[in-house]
Amino acid sequence: MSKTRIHDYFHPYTRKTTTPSTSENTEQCKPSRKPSVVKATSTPPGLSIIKSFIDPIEETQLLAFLDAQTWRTDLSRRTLHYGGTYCLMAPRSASPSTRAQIEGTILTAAAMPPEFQFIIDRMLSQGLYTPDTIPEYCIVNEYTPGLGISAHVENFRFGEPVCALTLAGTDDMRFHELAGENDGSVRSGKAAKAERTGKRCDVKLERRSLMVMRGEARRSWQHEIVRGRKSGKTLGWRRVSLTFRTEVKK
Ligand SMILES: O=C(O)CCC(=O)C(=O)O
Repeated sequence: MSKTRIHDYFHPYTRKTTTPSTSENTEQCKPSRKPSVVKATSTPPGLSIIKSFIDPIEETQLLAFLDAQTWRTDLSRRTLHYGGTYCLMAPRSASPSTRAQIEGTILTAAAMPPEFQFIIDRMLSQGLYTPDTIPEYCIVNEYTPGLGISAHVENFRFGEPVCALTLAGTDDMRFHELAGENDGSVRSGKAAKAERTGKRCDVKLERRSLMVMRGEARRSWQHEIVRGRKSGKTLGWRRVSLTFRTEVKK
């Protein structure tokens, strides 16, 4: 059978819904431990957090919908992808021939589901997007204790803003200021090499809040969910994020 969709490559995987936890809303900036420390006195320019972007009932309904889906399990965290075509990255364990085959294939992700429409409508009504820049892509990430995402900048193929909705659990996102703009997505190879100023900042992503990244925050700061951090995250804790992106129109 020829493989044309994401799920042709990966086995279905389901797990039980877990009880979310809450945490305080605080933002902290501190110097990194690198020798070239520059103290961050404020959050990255262009970053904003809209608290209570959705209500608890909407959150419960979204999680029920997401938990009923077949998730991809090729990364360390579970993911779901929506919004048409994109190039699939190979799992780290892939043999060279499988890697070449996967990376050379443009796969079709499911369309944006109707269950996300109210989020898009709200982002439009709050002026985050316009009818010309409606977000076409959404990646859903699930983090359980110890999991994270490496520091990266959103691929410049995507326009602004990049918006991430947090469900189920609150966590910090760490920002690292770069010496210059850098188009360094996680697996581009550019992210790890990007020169940093040493300035860093931890921003609290509260449950049900929307993070909006524009300008410098989006182009000149890497963002990261630090792996291995388990403090306060008891068994069953998780954070689920929905990251919305729009493509730059040519
Ligand atoms: O989990 C998040 O809020 C961010 C996810 C992210 O940075 C990504 O999918 O590239």
